[in-house]
Amino acid sequence: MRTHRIAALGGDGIGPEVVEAGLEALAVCAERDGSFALDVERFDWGSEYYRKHGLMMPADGADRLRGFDAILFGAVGAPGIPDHITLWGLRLSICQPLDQYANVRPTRILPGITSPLRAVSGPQLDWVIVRENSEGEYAGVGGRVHQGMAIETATDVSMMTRAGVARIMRFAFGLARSRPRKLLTVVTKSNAQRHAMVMWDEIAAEVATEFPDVTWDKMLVDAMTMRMVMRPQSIDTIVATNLHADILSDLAAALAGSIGIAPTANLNPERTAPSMFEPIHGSAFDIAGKGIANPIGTFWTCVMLLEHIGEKPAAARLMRAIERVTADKSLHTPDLGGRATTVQVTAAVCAALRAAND
Ligand code: GGG
Repeated sequence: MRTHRIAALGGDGIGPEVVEAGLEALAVCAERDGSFALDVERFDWGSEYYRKHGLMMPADGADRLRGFDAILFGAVGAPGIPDHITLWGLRLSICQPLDQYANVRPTRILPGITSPLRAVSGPQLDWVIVRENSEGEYAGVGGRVHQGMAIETATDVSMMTRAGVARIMRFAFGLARSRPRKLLTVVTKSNAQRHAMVMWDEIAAEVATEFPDVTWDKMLVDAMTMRMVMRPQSIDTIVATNLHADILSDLAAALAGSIGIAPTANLNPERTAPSMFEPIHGSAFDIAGKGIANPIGTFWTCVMLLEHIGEKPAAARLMRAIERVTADKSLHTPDLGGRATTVQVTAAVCAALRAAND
């Protein structure tokens, strides 16, 4: 029996609710498969921890996670604590030291879910967004001086390195190559940002020569938002900077029906440290504790986690169970226009897994 060590960090708001739902589904996946087990350790890091200790996680938090095979993360962000403290103190303090530089965000319209785009159905919207996850606008370079004075000054510098851009381009071209359409769009803003984004474009063109079988094009980020709405069929794999992809993937999730169903993987592709898996949505304090958070984003995230740890049949079985459940509109949570609860959707996915004969 193989045993995988999983670190579970619920974080803030609805994070703990959806992570517990995900762990329940993962346990059923392991039980149903019969050839692997999951050894789960929970961590109470997040905003409540910050209120007690003045830090979102212990100073050696990222190092404590190194021994795990994967990390399941919920959400971060809480009323009353500035967002840059919570984001930098937890999510980025894990992703950056563990070198999870490739953030992968699949988007498709699941059965039973209606896109807000007129006349767009399942096969016409099937994308993967690759978000550069280690530098760019999130490099943390900048500063603030003379606070409170008329000469107060603040900068946030988007820092790109040749090594950082080349590795994300190679990852994105490789991912595009693995998909049937072998089609990549490189998102840029090199008309206005005339240094780092120009290097980004140049490195994309250089890396493209290593992937002659991948068709690629380049698109300004503003035009890309229009293309996602007007010509979704023309897109397959997308690579974009940390900030651009963060924004585009919220749009993508909304076009696929709800941010509540969107998953993401923060990958360390070389596996020098564990990767981290989380739903795209944030802590959603407006619905925290009400029992109505959509756990589908976390279940799909668990599919990505299972694939990453090598449990491909279990991952495929969980994805089929998710699709069976989304197809039934009576099991839609309020974000999808339904009235189902987190517990009901979780029970339905677990039941579909137990009933699966494949
Ligand atoms: N589960 C995703 C999450 O908690 N996101 C919080 C957030 O504020 N993210 C902003 C970002 O990653 O750029």
